[in-house]
Amino acid sequence: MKDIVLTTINAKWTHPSLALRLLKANLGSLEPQCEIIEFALRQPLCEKTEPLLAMRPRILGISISIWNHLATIELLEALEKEWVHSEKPIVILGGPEISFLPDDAKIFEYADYIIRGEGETVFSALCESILQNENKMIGCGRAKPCRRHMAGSPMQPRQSVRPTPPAIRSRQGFARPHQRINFQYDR
Ligand code: B12
Repeated sequence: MKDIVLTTINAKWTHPSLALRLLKANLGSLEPQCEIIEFALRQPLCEKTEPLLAMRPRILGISISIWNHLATIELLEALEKEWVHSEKPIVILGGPEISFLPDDAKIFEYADYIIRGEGETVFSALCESILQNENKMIGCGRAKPCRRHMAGSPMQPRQSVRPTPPAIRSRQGFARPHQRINFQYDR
């Protein structure tokens, strides 16, 4: 069981998400505690909810794009019903669609945090802060930390983390999810 699960609903199986792989690769010491699970739009809802519920992460990060916006609302609605009976993870939303939605968008009702813009640094810092605080609460003798309370109650405005984009973006310091391979061609 991993603490952090990153997921998204891809338009097709042939379009896996680069964002999830970048976010995982940049988690630093938390990287081994993170797992990626991806779905495709045409899969039935239960094929998405069942594995996510079984994984029982403490943090669920979801990448939202225009093609999965409504399907993700449907997924989160179904998960919320099940989380009444089990411990609910902290839900963090990010992705190109999230970055430009107005603050009163319906999908934000299901989120504990939203991250607008590039996610590599902010997601890692947020996960670290969430897991450290939870550990502190467990250390203080609280058997079941109240996550909702920590992150704002369902009907209150959620927390929005908007990183300030650097004037010039440098890839230095970011981990890449893929290896650089130099091919040598024999002619
Ligand atoms: C490559 C690409 C494609 C490829 C492959 C797509 C794929 N699924 O892999 C192809 C050509 C198939 C394609 C198709 C389409 N695309 Co396209 N595509 C792109 C492009 C150029 C790069 C995407 C990418 O990989 N970016 C790199 C990743 C790492 O960036 P990212 O996803 O934004 O993730 C970062 C942040 O958003 C954030 N983040 C993302 N997820 C999460 C999750 C969490 C929890 C957190 C904290 C942060 C976070 O952190 C990440 C790292 O910084 C973008 C434009 C762009 N420059 O980004 C458009 C873009 C994603 N595409 C877009 C669109 C509209 C489409 C189509 C619907 C076009 C059409 N009408 O058919 C189709 C959709 C079909 C599909 N997806 O299969 C839009 C999406 C707009 C939106 N609001 O979601 C974009 C943004 C272009 C645009 N500006 O309009 N696309």
